[in-house]
Amino acid sequence: VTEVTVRQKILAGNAAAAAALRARFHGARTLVVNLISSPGSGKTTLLEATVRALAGRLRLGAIEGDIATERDADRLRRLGIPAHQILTGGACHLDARQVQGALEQHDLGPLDLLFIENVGNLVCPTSYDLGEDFKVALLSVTEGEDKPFKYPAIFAKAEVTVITKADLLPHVSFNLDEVRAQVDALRPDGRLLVTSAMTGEGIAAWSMLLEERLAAKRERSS
Ligand SMILES: Nc1nc2c(ncn2[C@@H]2O[C@H](COP(=O)(O)OP(=O)(O)OP(=O)(O)O)[C@@H](O)[C@H]2O)c(=O)[nH]1
Ligand SMILES: [Mg+2]
Repeated sequence: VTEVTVRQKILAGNAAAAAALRARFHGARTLVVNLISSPGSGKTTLLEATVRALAGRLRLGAIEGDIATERDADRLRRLGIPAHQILTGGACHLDARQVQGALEQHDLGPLDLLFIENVGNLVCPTSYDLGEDFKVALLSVTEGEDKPFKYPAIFAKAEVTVITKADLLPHVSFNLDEVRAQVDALRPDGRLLVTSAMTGEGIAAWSMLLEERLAAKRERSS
């Protein structure tokens, strides 16, 4: 067998598991968001800010993907939401079977919103459907404005791009207009949000987007 057919088989197996997950999340009326970005661009920090903004209003939970350590799940549990850590032991992305396994092991309870924080990587997680409603790509202002065109697949697949660490804009050269143009070319119907978990900029808009998407999902399934 060639490398291509092995990859096709893996992705076909993943697609079947993802379809089962999507049906399960539909039945549970849970909105599921798959967060993808480079290591350290601010996924867990954005989730912490989101929990602070939405806890009390919505039932939130998280599945955290990392190569090693329970640190990210611990950070979210500290804020009082159920969080399950998947350790990939080296793999640079989560797959749908791992998410199924996580949900079998750990009952996160009835949820309005489930966040899946993927392993920090801008490439590997892109082709793995996890049964999510949509993917979110994060790009921090310290990473450079050339990244959407250099890593086009994720910015084309993500319905939402979140620029993070906007508080650092005065200190770095990062042309926001350039990023907007690239993301717009790759995903014309996408949304781009500019946020800072530090100052709170954009967190209300991000929270509102999540609430709107949850309401739309429930409208469709009722
Ligand atoms: N200045 C500033 N720093 C931030 C912001 N958001 C996150 N950081 C910092 O960026 C670093 C990495 O943040 P994390 O949230 O752990 O990043 P991550 O994407 O979850 O990282 P991995 O899970 O390892 O892929 C931490 O030191 C955060 O404090 C922000 O809005 N502004
Ligand atoms: Mg993290």
